[in-house]
Amino acid sequence: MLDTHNIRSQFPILMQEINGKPLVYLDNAATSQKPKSVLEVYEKYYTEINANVHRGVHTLSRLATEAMEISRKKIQKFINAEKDFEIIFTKGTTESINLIAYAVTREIKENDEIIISYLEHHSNIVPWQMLCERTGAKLKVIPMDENGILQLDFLDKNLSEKTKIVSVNQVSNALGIINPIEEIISKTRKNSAAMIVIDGAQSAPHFKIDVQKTDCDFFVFSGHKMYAPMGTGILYGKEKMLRKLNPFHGGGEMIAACSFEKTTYADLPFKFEAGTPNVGGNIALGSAVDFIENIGHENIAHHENQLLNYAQEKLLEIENLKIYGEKAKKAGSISFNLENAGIASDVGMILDKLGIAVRTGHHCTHPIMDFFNVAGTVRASFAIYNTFEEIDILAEGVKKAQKMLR
Ligand code: 7TS
Repeated sequence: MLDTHNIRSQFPILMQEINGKPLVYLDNAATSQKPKSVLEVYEKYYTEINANVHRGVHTLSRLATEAMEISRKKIQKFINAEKDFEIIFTKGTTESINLIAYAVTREIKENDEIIISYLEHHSNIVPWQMLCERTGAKLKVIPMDENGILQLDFLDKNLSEKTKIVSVNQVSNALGIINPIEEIISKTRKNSAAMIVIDGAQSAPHFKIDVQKTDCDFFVFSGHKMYAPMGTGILYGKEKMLRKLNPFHGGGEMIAACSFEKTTYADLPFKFEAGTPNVGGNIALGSAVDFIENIGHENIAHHENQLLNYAQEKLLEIENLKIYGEKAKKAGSISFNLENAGIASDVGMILDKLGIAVRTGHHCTHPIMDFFNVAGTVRASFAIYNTFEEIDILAEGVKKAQKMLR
């Protein structure tokens, strides 16, 4: 059994009251809270070794560089990448996807095709639309059914030599649905030579990632959703892909030699890391990886699955409550609406008065909201420190909101 009490005690922010009630933080899909160990590493960086990296021979610069490179190796191990230089520090999933979409521009021609799914966050839609505008390529979308399950026969009909990129998330942020990326990847490999991008923003915090086993070309995620500071994120790319692509940003750190006539680029990973990085955040991301690994992926997945199943059971006891993607296999989040009482934001405001933090609205997934013909949903999302008692408080809060709004 997981000692949730001990885990919670490592998160100072959870100890407070909001509106006179103990905080019940269920907005982890937006960002997770940070444990003391991560906060201490962050503070220690700024109080003891703050310096720019890879630049100076002075001691602090060397210490900061070493600490950031140790963190890169931890992240390499965390997702089982083959080489440490396949790990690029970014400021989050959004930047990672934009980086890829920009870097592939030269590879994409008019009438080439890019496939995404219906269940994507805007940050896995808009950068590809922008790429299509730049190149004349076409965007295609894997459809879903009423349960939010992707219809993969679409791939059988649409994958071809024209398909240059397939980019899908492993877990949907809006509905929590786990997508069948293994099947998507195997169909893609069989029927095209497309580059495969996996958006792991909502999977990396919840279960073990193995990019070699998954056999994706790129895997992207955000540090701040997995107990690390904001402004941290990762782009993993297979060496041969990263070598093939052009850099995204130009500037310091990413050059081998620069003259007015010609610039040559630095080797990996620095070719993609122009400018001063978020050194303290990147080091603290390594500490967040330690935090997760000390608890253990299996323990995390087990606890969070139990919470999610319990939440689904408790919420479904409430009349006229609809869970989106009820029948699908989910991780991390559950999304719902009261069909006869107010709109999602009304429910969210009442829950806030009760100290319960959930996200309401479109979750940066307009197409999903349009599909279900709603303006938004209420989303409760879980982390390792959440408890069954908190789910009871959520269910009672939703009942109270229903009474008040009916
Ligand atoms: N992809 C997915 C699946 C996401 O859930 C998010 C953020 C992003 C990409 C973008 O990540 P960022 O760190 O660059 O912002 N999702 C959410 C959310 O569900 N609520 O707030 C942010």
